[in-house]
This record gives sequence, structure tokens and C-alpha cells, in this order.
Amino acid sequence: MPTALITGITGQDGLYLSELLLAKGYDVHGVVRGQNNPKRELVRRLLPDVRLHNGDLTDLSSLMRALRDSRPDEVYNLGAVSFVAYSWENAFVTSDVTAHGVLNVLEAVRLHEDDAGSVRFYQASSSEMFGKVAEVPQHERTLLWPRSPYGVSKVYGHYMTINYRESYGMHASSGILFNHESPRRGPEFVTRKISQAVARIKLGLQDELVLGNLDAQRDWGFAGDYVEAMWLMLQQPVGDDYVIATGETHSIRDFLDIAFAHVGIDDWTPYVRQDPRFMRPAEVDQLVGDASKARDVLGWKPRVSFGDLVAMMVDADLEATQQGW
Ligand code: NDP
Ligand code: GDR
Repeated sequence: MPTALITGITGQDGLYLSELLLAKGYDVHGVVRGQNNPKRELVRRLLPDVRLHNGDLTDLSSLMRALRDSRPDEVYNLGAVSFVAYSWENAFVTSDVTAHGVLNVLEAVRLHEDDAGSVRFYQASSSEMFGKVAEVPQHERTLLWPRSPYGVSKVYGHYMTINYRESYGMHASSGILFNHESPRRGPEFVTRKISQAVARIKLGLQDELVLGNLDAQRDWGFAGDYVEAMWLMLQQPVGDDYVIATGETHSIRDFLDIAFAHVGIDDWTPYVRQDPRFMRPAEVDQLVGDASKARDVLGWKPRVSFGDLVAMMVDADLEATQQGW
């Protein structure tokens, strides 16, 4: 039975990846931080077969211990301060976790490999690394021009992963994933903020949705499809870098159109207000990915369309709100 160790197991992708790996027969282990992390119970409830280890990306020895105790064949580094807006307010913490945390995991893997043989490593890189770049669509060799402390931290982790592969011959892969969403998306991100608000507006529990920039464009896919690409990367003979994206881009306005129409509201303008509070010091205006390498090498392609993704999220929030979850 192969064994996987996942950092960030309490997050959106960690939950989907765990489900995928358990279904494939893996022994799944996760790193959870904090003395009383409330999401620990969520993982225990959803995934009773997953074994949890205390650890933090900023604490190398805790990661070494997690590797020693789980003895993984594959390590997926999904943990990060992942909210771009927060990364300006907490740039040092973001650098500690999202940048240096990658180095800590790579070091823990390298030191563990000296004792225990080869481990395959996945790094959660991001389309935010492309930032302001003009090239459209973005691919694996597109210039990186990050626009936030988060984006800069991801660039550091990306190049560290490449350097560990080239320096130590490590099977290390970096997935440059474009935005991917689901009903498990954190409510701080724009898609879930919208789907939750639309459900509450439809049920008469809320009458206003306050947002920032409505013109930004993102390449949005479904998280359940994207974790499959992570696994496929680690099944290849050698580590490499892959863009994972749908190849379509939509604005926040497009998301609003579909989400409100899904509950029978054709004009959302009376409900939506813009507030500078949600504008960012620097914006990434448009992201659209070229995932042809992933298609050709990994045989990966997205299954869930943009329209179906929006409907899935709104339906899940309607149900959750009605059930009082
Ligand atoms: P989430 O924000 O849902 O999850 C982040 C995870 O990181 C949580 O489990 C969190 O744990 C954990 N974490 C935060 N700080 C630490 C720390 N100091 N030590 C250990 N764990 C920590 O993110 P997603 O699941 O959406 O994303 C997974 C990864 O993929 C992230 O690295 C993200 O940056 C990256 N990514 C995401 C994309 C997306 O569209 N979703 C696109 C491209 C990249 P806790 O419960 O303790 O908070
Ligand atoms: P992003 O996701 O920054 O792309 O990072 P987010 O959903 O936060 O923002 C997307 C776009 O929406 C605009 N926006 C708002 N965003 C939020 N959160 N709240 C608002 O009220 C709002 N109004 C408008 C933003 O300005 C932005 O342009 C996500 C994260 O998952 C990262 O970890 C990941 O690396 C990237 O996707 C790819």
C-alpha cells in the first residue's frame, strides 16, 4: 500500500486529495498545526482513515518527525498562507509559511531520503506567480512577475523545488495551478463569498453583497479535477513542472451573472456594492492557462465546466444554509 503525507490537509485541496488517495488504496497521513485546530475534527469526521501528525511548516523538526513517523512514498506540500489579500497585511508570516515552509519540507524530505530512500515531492505552485505578465495564455516557461507577497513567496517555493530536483536528483514536481474552487472553498475567496451570499439573498437572509474589483478575470476550475493532476505528476518517471488550468477566463461579473441567474435573479446590480476595502494594493488583471503539457504528458483534462462549477457551489450553499450547517 503506498503512503502519502499531505501538508495543508485541512484545506480545500487537502480534503479532495485525501479522498482521491484513499480511494486509490493509499495510507494517507496529514500534518495539522496548532494545539487546538478546529479543522482537526472536520478531517476526523470526513476522513476517519487519515492519520494526523502535529506539525507546522515553520518548524523543520516537526516536519522531520512527521516524515519519520509516516514513512511516505509521496509528500504533497499544500500548506500555505493562501489568501492573497491577507498576504499584504502579513507579509512576513506569508514569507515564513508560504516561501520558507517549502524549503523546510524539501529539507525534511532530503534528510529523510538519506535514511529511507526515495520520496516523491509535490509543490503547490500558483498562477499568481505570473501576476502582471502580458503573455496570454500562460504556460510553464512564461516569465514570472508576481504582484503580492503571496505571489513572491510562491515563486521562491517554485524555484526551490526546481533547484532540489536539479541539485539532488529529487523526484520533485511543481504544479502551477490556476484558481480552482468547490463547495469546500474558504469563504474569504471571491467565488465562495458570492455563492454563500447568493444563497442567503435567495432565502431572504441577506440583501447586500460587498465586493472589490469586479473586472478581474480568472481561469476557474473545479478542485476535485485539479487534485487528480497532482497525483498524476507524482506517477511520472521524473519530476517536472506543469500548468493546470481550463484555458477559459471569466470575470467576477460573469461569475455573478451565472450565480444569481441560477437562483432566478436576472439583475444582480441592486444587491452588489463595491467597496475599496476589498480592492488590493496591486491587482492581477487576467489569468488564463495553457495546460497542453499536462494534457499531452499526464493525460489530464478538466471535467467540470465553469457554469456547472458555479451552479454546484450555489446549490451546496443553498442546502447548507437551509440545513443551518
Ligand atoms: P487552503 O487555504 O484551503 O488551505 C491551506 C492549508 O494550509 C490549510 O490546511 C492550513 O491549515 C495550512 N497551513 C497554513 N499555515 C500553515 C502552517 N504554518 N503550517 C502548516 N499548515 C499550514 O488552500 P487550498 O487548499 O485552496 O490550496 C492548497 C495549496 O495550493 C496552497 O498552497 C495554495 O496556496 C495553493 N494554490 C491554491 C489554488 C487554488 O485556487 N485553491 C491555486 C494555486 C495554488 P489550517 O487549517 O491550520 O489553517
Ligand atoms: P485569488 O483568489 O487572489 O485569485 O487567489 P480570490 O478569490 O481571493 O480573488 C480573485 C479575484 O477576485 C477579486 N475580488 C475579490 N476577492 C475577494 N477575495 N473578495 C472580494 O470581495 C473580492 N472582490 C473582487 C480579487 O481582487 C481577485 O482579482 C486564489 C488563491 O486560492 C491563491 O492561493 C491561489 O494561488 C490563486 O487563487 C491561484
